[in-house]
Amino acid sequence: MEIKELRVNGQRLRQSLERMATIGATPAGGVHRLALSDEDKEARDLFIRWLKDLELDVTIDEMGNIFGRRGGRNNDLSPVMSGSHMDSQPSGGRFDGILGVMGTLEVLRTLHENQVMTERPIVIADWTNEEGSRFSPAMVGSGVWAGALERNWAYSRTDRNGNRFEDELIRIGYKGPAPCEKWPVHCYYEYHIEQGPILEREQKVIGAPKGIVCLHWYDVYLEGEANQVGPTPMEGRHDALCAAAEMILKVNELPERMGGNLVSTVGEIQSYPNSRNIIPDKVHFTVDIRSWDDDQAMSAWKLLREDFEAIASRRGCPIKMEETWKVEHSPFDEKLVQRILNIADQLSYSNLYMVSGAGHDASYMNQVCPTAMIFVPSIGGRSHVEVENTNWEDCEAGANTLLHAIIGSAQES
Ligand code: HGY
Ligand code: MN
Ligand code: MN
Repeated sequence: MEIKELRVNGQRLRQSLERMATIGATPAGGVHRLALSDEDKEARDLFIRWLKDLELDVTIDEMGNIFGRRGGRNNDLSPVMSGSHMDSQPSGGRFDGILGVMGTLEVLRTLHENQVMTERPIVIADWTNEEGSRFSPAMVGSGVWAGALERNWAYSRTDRNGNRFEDELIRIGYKGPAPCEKWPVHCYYEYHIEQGPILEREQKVIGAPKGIVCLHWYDVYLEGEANQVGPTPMEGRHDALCAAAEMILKVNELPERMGGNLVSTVGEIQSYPNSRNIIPDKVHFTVDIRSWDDDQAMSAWKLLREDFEAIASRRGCPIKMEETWKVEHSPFDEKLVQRILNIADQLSYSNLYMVSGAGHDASYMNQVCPTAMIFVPSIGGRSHVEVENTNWEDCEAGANTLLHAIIGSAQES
């Protein structure tokens, strides 16, 4: 068959996605497959079996990143890489991350069964802990591989129960032998659901983001004074949760104050002792700020810091603020982005040039090699929720676009 006639097997892609969705399946139709959990291990084990079915060379590195390598005619050339992540949010969806791994696997299955030999080798990747929900920050596996995050710092991160990243990696048997450090990659593609409303609203099937916004994560800790809620007068309280409440509204008001396309969110909060008849005396909450303009995000945080300090002092609640993680905005390789749009046109898929508001491993890969992404619509624009959904035809369209993007790059000498 002519290479340009090649298409993926949409039914097989669907079966792989549905099989993976059974791992950590939640009653409401989502997945609970936290990084380095037993469910993550189960998905990894199954993924490696599938890689071996294709006779790929499988490598696991010391951050648990999994690579499957398919040889090319000239194995001295650097490979084309494509992949994403298999970990999910606590009550996540059946497509976030896993679609990019299964989509790349479907591409390799299609090349295998059609005996297509490419000039360059091709590598599929599953990156550890992309979500950053159990172990913050996000994109840790690709961040260490790209040299942006330090391995032992990543190893020391703990989840809410005090479990260390490295210990959990060892526990599930995925602290691999290979060093987690970058090697030459010709280019990187990541296939992913959009996780927003644009493609559906514009009625387009394929999105090609020009890049990913910057992501800045902060952790805020407040100290108050616990006491019995009954006898303690309102006057003179040091209620850490009330201080946090004022601060959280400041985060929510920030985009309007700053203008531009900044978003800012408090997604996580813990209040102690979390008993209805004790005034809270310890609160931790997170701040997530994103913008295409890194400087605007930095100025936003500066404004917030000033507000937080004023509120903390007025309420007599000492504050500690940590700048936990930053990844710059990532403008992708324009040639690759245009290649994706052209392939979508050739395959008669409507398409849109856009921006990614969600973070992806592609942010770090973009620091190592020419990188681009392929998006397909999220129904209702929903993601990181159990109702996350994408039409199977769109999943197939995205995989076909990925197939021809990978082939195009893998034929380059
Ligand atoms: O935060 C993000 O956008 C991604 O899910 N890690
Ligand atoms: Mn994702
Ligand atoms: Mn996600």
